[in-house]
Amino acid sequence: MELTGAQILLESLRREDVEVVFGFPGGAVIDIYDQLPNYPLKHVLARHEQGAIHAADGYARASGRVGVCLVTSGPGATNAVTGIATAYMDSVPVVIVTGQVPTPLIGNDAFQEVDIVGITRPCTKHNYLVKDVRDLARVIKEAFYLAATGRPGPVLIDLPKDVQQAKCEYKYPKTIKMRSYNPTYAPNLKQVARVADVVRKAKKPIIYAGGGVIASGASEDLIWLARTYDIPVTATLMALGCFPADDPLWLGMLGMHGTYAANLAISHADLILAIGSRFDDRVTGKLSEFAKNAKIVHIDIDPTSIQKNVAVHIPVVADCKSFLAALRQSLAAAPAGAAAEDTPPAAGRHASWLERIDAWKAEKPLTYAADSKVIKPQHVIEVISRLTKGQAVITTEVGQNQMWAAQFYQFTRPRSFISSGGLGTMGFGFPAAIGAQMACPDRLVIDVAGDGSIQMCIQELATAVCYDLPVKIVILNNGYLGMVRQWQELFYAKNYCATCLDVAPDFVKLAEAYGAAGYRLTDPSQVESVLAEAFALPKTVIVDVVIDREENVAPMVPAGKSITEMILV
Ligand SMILES: Cc1ncc(C[n+]2csc(CCOP(=O)(O)OP(=O)(O)O)c2C)c(N)n1
Repeated sequence: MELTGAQILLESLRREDVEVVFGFPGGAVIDIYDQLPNYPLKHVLARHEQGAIHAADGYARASGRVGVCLVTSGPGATNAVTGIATAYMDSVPVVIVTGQVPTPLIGNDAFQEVDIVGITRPCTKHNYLVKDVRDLARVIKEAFYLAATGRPGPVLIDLPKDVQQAKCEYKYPKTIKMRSYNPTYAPNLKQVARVADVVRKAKKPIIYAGGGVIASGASEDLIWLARTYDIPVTATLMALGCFPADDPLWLGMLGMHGTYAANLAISHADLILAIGSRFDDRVTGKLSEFAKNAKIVHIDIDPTSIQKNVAVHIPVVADCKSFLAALRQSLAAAPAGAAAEDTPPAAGRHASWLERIDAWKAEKPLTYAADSKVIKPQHVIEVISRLTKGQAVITTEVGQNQMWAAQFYQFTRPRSFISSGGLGTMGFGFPAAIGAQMACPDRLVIDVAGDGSIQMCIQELATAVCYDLPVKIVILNNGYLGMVRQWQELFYAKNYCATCLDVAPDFVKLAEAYGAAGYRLTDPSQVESVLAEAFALPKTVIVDVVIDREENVAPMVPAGKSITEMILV
């Protein structure tokens, strides 16, 4: 059967079981939009391409499926770049289709021409410029495969207008062969046996979990390992939710705004099991001081991330879930010639290590000075956590709001915390919440926002209202670009240059103007009742919470310092 390029694209999306495409039209994709109503695909019209790509990203993070985004050439494509880089830094599988000027015009500075393949080369896992319609079906198949396998990431397909219009015989490939791309899922069993050995012998082990645990669906296996072998767990921002926050083995997040207990425990550990985490500088602090006494085991599906930042004693290239399954088997088998105390390492084995950790937890827990007159942001997050029993999908913007959400929400399940960790993109949270709500229609989705960040993609209120999405936005409104103000307070002698948001919209009226509901909270005693009422409303809601203006996020490790050097108030 002969199809046009536009039809081939849409038919192939259908075969990939794509249910929703987030997009924004233009001349260079009008042929695709012309065909769209003929296919069983839901299209969500964002109000800005950045909103579309963040929504596709949020959809992917919440569902574990590939998110899809469709934008036009030129400014449509460049508007999506921030979102593409955001997905790339956090290893999120998305396929982005961009329109392109007709092939004969490429390189001629044609109207709305931009070299998006060149621009996105450093921030996509792979990208394609399709010049011949006969390549298109294969390219789409490859793009979905590349996005979702190995270390996931964004893949871009640039599709010139004449290729969308050209016709060819359609056959969607069943399988793909890519000679140079063969991700390793199963670990080397000798390495696994070495890991089992160090796990048996460790006196002060710690699990340092990263986003790879969530991406590979390894949470259950990780919980099993921690509980069976009595190993405390800390996690990066990207991995929150991979281990239940109410478990006594949970230490909280580590790093720049990590807990006192997590930062001290990793610094005193004799064994670090780094599972699907990449030793980001926000986690390690000053590298030369990081975990000096520990043997480091690093499991990552991406071989290039091993030995990149820290020297690793046992490297394991593998999918986290496959690794944990193999480790379980290896631990179950008695090691040859092992001393009695080495096998099996039963629960209770690390009692003195855990006692020490409990003392750190008790000494400096996450805390704040409660106040009856002014609303504390940490209190707001605690209330959200209680009202939702840790079951909501929480997206965040970037800044203090993001860190308070990470610290004070008690996550109980994976894919529940959706935040721009690697790139730190203000404006991410709200459109990501739209995508997450599309993926999880039955869950409560809440964007925890700052008054600065929310203004970066505020136009997506129209999208949320248009599709009846009951997303909640809780703005922690401090009238500042709070996190930058905090740095200025602590390290730049309170020189609050360009961080005071003197003029801001009335967010309640703004919500109403878009057809959403709006609440304003100023009284600490009403936080619980107003949030409960807002969460119960089956529509898009903004809750503008006027908080203590100069509240800081603590602990804080100053940039370049060791993670044991925390500012604690
Ligand atoms: C697109 C973008 N621009 C600038 C920054 C730098 N930045 C990081 S946090 C922050 C302040 C955020 O302010 P707000 O959204 O009000 O949140 P708060 O920190 O007050 O919770 C800024 C400007 C960024 N992360 N992303």
